This record gives sequence, structure tokens and C-alpha cells, in this order.
Amino acid sequence: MADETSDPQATKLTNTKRKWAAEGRFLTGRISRPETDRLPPGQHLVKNWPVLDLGQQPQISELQWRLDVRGAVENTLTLDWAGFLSLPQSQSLSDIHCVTTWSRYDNRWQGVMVRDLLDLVHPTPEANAVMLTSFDGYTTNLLLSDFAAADALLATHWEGEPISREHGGPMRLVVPHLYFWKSAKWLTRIEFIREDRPGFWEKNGYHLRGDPWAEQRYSDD
Ligand SMILES: Nc1nc2c(c(=O)[nH]1)N[C@H]1C(S)=C(S)[C@@H](COP(=O)(O)O)O[C@H]1N2
Ligand SMILES: [Mo]
Repeated sequence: MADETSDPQATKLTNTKRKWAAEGRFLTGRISRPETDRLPPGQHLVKNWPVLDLGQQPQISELQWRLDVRGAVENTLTLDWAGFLSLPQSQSLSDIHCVTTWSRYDNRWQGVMVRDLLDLVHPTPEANAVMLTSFDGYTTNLLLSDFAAADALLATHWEGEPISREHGGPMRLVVPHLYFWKSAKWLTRIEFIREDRPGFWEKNGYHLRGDPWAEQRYSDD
């Protein structure tokens, strides 16, 4: 084994990742599920893609667009549209599970993996959760371990096309392993916080975490 301190590849970044791995920092305890168990309890499949939001669908030009990343991080970051597009681009295929009981399989997303953003900002050891804020005033909270899921994506494209305004374009979050209300459309601010606290729907009766496999729909579940 190479001595990690003398390894020229051992950048600050890889050291941070090793530390996270050693701490088991982003482990969710989830296991992969067989295809026969793909639909979470109480869900039904749809082929279309319903639109759900607070009713206000902000129109954000590329000129106005900003993403602020702040709070418990080593490097705060403000990205404009060009800066965001210059981050590593990835693709992922995932299912949508909405708390209103529809699910939609095999959505092809393209954008920036949340993990690539985390590598840039380096959450501090105090960061346990994120509060997300969108251009329409919507907020939602996620544990850092959920936000940092391997398939969580800051998505700009769906099925090869720019995400439409009604579905949260030009950029929305996609966190496939939680109910879709956690996947903020028109995302503009990510704040890393020490203690998890409720966002909009979570204050209005929805579950703080929202795991569809555990049917965490409402807060009194
Ligand atoms: N900014 C913002 N994001 C949001 C919402 C919203 O009202 N505003 N609604 C959430 C809810 S409840 C759901 S089910 C999904 C719906 O996404 P869709 O309209 O693309 O299907 O967006 C989530 N993200
Ligand atoms: Mo929803």
C-alpha cells in the first residue's frame, strides 16, 4: 500500500473523501431492491408526468439565474449560469415517486451530480442537513446523507431536452430515493445547516424525511 501522505494523487479532495468514507458519512443504510419490488407501497404507475407546485412558476432567464451555496461549508459559492454549466456534467436514470401516489419510471436526467458540488464546497463536520430555497419561495429540507446520495442530481435536462419551466427549468434538484416534494424546482439557494429543520411542506404536515419505501408521507406517520 502506498503511503497516503506521500501519494502525489492524495489531494485535499481525495483526503476529504477518504475521511467521509472512514466516517461512513453518506451511508443511508439503503440496499438495492429487486425489480419486482420497484414500486413503493401505496404508489401507482403513470406514463405522463404531472405538474405539481405552489402555483407560481417563475420564469428565470439565464442572465438572472444564480445558485448560492452557503452555510456550514469551507467554500461558499455563487454560480451564474455559465459557471454552473462549467461544472462536470453527468447523467442518471431514476424513478419518480410523488407523495400524491403517482410514480414514473425511467427518467433520464442530465446535470451536475450533488456529490460533485459537495467536492467544491466541502461541507464542514458540523453540517448535518441542507435547507433548499427556490425562486418561487418554496423551501424544503434534506439530511446531508440524503442530499449526498450517489444518484442525486442538479438537473438541467430531462430525456435529452432542457427541463421545461413548469417542471422547474432551467435547473431543479432530483433526489430519486425520497418523495418528489424534496426535489426542489427552480432551485436557487443551498444552505448547509447544523440541525435539520422543516421546509414548506414539512411545516404543513409532510414528513421531515419522506422515504417512499417506509411510506413517510405525513408527519404523524
Ligand atoms: N420550487 C418548487 N419546487 C417544488 C415544488 C414547488 O411548489 N416549488 N413542489 C414539489 C412537489 S410537491 C412535487 S410533487 C414536485 C413536482 O415536480 P413536477 O411538477 O416536475 O412533477 O416538485 C416539488 N418541487
Ligand atoms: Mo408533491
